[in-house]
Amino acid sequence: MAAPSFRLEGSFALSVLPSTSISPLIAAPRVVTAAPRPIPLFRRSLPSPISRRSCRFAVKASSAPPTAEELKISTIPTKPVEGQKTGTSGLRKKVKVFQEENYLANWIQALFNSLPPVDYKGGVLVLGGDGRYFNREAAQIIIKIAAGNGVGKILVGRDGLMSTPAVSAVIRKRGANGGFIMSASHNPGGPEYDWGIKFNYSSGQPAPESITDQIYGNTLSISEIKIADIQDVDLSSLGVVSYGNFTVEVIDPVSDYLELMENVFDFELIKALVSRPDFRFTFDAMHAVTGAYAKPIFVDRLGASLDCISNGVPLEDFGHGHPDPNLTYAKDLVKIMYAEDAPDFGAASDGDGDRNMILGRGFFITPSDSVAIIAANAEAAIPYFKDGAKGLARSMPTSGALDRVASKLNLPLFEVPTGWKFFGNLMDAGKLSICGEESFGTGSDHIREKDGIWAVLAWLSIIAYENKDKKVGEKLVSVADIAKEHWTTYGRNFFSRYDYEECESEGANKMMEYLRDVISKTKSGEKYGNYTLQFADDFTYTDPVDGSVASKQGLRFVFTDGSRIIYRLSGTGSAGATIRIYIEQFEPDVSKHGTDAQTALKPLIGLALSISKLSEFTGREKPTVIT
Ligand code: VG1
Ligand code: CO
Repeated sequence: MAAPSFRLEGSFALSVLPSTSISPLIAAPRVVTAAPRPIPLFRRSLPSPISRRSCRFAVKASSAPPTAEELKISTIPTKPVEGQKTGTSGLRKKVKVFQEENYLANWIQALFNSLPPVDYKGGVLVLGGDGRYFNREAAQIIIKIAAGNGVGKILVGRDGLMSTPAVSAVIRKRGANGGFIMSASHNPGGPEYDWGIKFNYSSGQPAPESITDQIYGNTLSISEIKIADIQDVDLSSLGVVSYGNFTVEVIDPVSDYLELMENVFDFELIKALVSRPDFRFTFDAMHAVTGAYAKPIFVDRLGASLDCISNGVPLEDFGHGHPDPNLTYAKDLVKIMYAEDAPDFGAASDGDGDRNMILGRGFFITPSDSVAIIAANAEAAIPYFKDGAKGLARSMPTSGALDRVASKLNLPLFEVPTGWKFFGNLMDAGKLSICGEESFGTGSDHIREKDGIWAVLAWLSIIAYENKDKKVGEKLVSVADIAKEHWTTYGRNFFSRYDYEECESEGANKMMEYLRDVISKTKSGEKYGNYTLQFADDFTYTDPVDGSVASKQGLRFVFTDGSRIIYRLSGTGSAGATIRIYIEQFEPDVSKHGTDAQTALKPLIGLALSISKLSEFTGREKPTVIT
């Protein structure tokens, strides 16, 4: 291509600029620097201090971006990098690791090496992300390698933003072959923190282990990367740019998703609630991706006032926050909801918008209860479920509250390992409608990811339905009333999770080995304090649809009264080992339902710590997070 002519307008200044908001002509490596090859791909897309640190307003190209340009593809030699195995949900590492030479490029190429060509050659892939630090550079790397491997079109959210559930929705709506999500989800972001990448398949579900295992295998033998020799694409405004047979379309990250939500829910019902003078709600976007969705959905479409939304601007470091909506990390919201004049309803979502936390005035809904309550009320309150649910499912450590709803509604209940990827097959097979995880993930078969905003809309629908005949001034049915009523009908499953984050891996692994040994010697009927053991095992799951087997999915001690203690190591951390202990106890007695969960579970928690000898193995006396 002949270098296009351009002129400089205004002044040049050194200020940090997202490379994607520079005109693509200026940002093009060939135009700006003529950097010789081979250089690390990470730097290829950030070719010089000038194009990295130009002034947003300083440079404008006088000619239009080129279209139908010939697509030149280069093959670049590379070497395998250790440790690129994906965990519970994608590949997550420190940003600095992803910035190492070809680290991300290797993984992306390994992914294309793993997929059957028919799944991407000339096909359409979606690209989204949660707006965290390094997404801008990563987006360019992914686009160029996708083009280099023969992908026909990339649909990318404006500014590289698109929530995980929205990526799933866009894949499904537009019949795409799959999509990438640039996010380490609830892990903190910024130069010193985490980055991550997930790949979803054509029905919008996270890639199954059969694919991620192949990708990992290919990262160990990779020798070259195919990359298109194109300039950085401007992702800051909607539009289409083509290079030969390859097209990038920058799309609005909200519209397809909003359209889907309008089909799932009765927006007029929710609007009537939100606009009541005697109902107040607050949503904390935690400076993460749902900031981009909250205003168009809650304010513009449902009529909430703008001050209902806090931390609504997505930031690269989430405003120095930890975008994990739980009682520890969403403490601003918790404070608001436990204050004297608290709103009626409060919610938050995580980095990539797939998690949710639900609070009433002075009342926390555990995620295990949340999915059970949604399932119990869905048919009445949510049009998408007007013919009833097909089946319900939860991850293994999630409490059995959902099982009780399934049994009452006469629905099949599936128990899958931790991680949303295990729900997809059941949904595709028409066996599953509503599911959830104790880790603040709730969703349905409207897409193939958990969905934070969906959960908020589901709760608003239930509250709206319960109050639809209440006149202004009459006492409204509250979030707490709905939960208590549910417990009265079904009993209460007390549940808590203790997280010991970033322990030394060695101690944590030894503890798990020790527990495996303990389990191998247990016998049914053994006494553990006041509890009698029913069985103990290491959870293995056989997918009822494709027969695939996932083993070592969590160590469980199940007692005869239904109480459970479960131990797992997290698969989403980026440093050390995070131990999770899940504790559950069923309480049918209504008079005890008001007890604080920590009080009710105290004996079982003590037992969990003594069985595992956790403090001996890890030196930890206290968990870092309790949910
Ligand atoms: C955690 C949760 C799991 C969830 C996963 C991804 O995994 O426990 O339920 O599916 O995160 O969520 P782990 O292996 O750390 O326990 V997200 O919002 O980080 O994509
Ligand atoms: Co997430």
